[in-house]
Amino acid sequence: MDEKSLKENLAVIRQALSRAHRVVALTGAGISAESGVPTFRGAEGLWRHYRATDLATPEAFARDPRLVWEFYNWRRDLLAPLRPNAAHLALVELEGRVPEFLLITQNIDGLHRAAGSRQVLELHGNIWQVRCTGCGRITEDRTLLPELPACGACGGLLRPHVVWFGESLDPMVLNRAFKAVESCQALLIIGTSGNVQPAASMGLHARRHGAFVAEINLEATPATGAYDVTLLGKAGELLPRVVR
Ligand code: BV8
Ligand code: ZN
Repeated sequence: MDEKSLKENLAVIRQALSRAHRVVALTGAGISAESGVPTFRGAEGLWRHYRATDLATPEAFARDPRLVWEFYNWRRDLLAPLRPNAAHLALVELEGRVPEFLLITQNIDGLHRAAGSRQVLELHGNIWQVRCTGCGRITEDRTLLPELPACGACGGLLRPHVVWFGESLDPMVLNRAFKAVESCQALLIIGTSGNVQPAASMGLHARRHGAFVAEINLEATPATGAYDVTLLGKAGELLPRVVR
């Protein structure tokens, strides 16, 4: 995209944001890429010879909980020192500027809250939380976990408190997310390949309800062209220019 059309597109997005009473941002792995977090579909989305979609399933955990915990402990270990980047911070700034703001994220890395975002809805859970498969107790635990972590209360096997493929999202969270995208005037979709449902349907849903929808992504996605504006480039570079 040449600088002239980029400037024009930035102005269109800024204008839509300035007019909006309710703004929603929907983020995916791409917003954390510049913090060093591997994305899913990118080449770096591999662990040993597995893809996340092979291991982030209840079947994989039932078959080999040790392997799935090794995968999540590897990700927790990799995430621990990483920090939010300029894109996360730009959304904190936007939250402070608009009358009503909700950040819906598909990411489980916790970087939006670490950056200072307050109204955050984690569609797929949080890698720093664990849930007991026995008594259901949910705790935040940032320590180095053993291979098969056990619940402090009942001794049951703990699992990451995340939504795996084939598992339903928390209906309360889903409800709040769809209500927000239905009633917002502007939706920013940042750093997601738009492959995973139900998050991938939110952009068109917002558009059908009359919202202005802008996408910021390194590459085009299946819904590109259905939105008002698509900016191709790095979120860490473009988002601060949108919010400035
Ligand atoms: C559900 C937590 C009802 C875990 C995640 C067949 C069988 C079974 C299910 C299905 C099926 N077909 C469809 C489904 C539904 C399934 C699904 O959508 N599958 C996909 C793979 C086809 N969805 C579900 O199962 C959901 N539940 O539907 O419940 C149900 C119940 C039973 C049966 C059926 C349906 C649950 C989905 C949640 C899964 N959990 N995460 C964990 O992380 O370990 S999803 C996980 O992957 C992430 O959370 C994220 O959501 C997704 C990855 O997507 P992205 O974030 O978009 O990341 P990606 O790498 O793909 O893209 C990054 C983009 O950023 C790229 O475009 C890149 O170009 C760009 N980028 C890179 N760098 C930058 C950048 N952009 C800007 N700047 C940069 N610097
Ligand atoms: Zn327990």
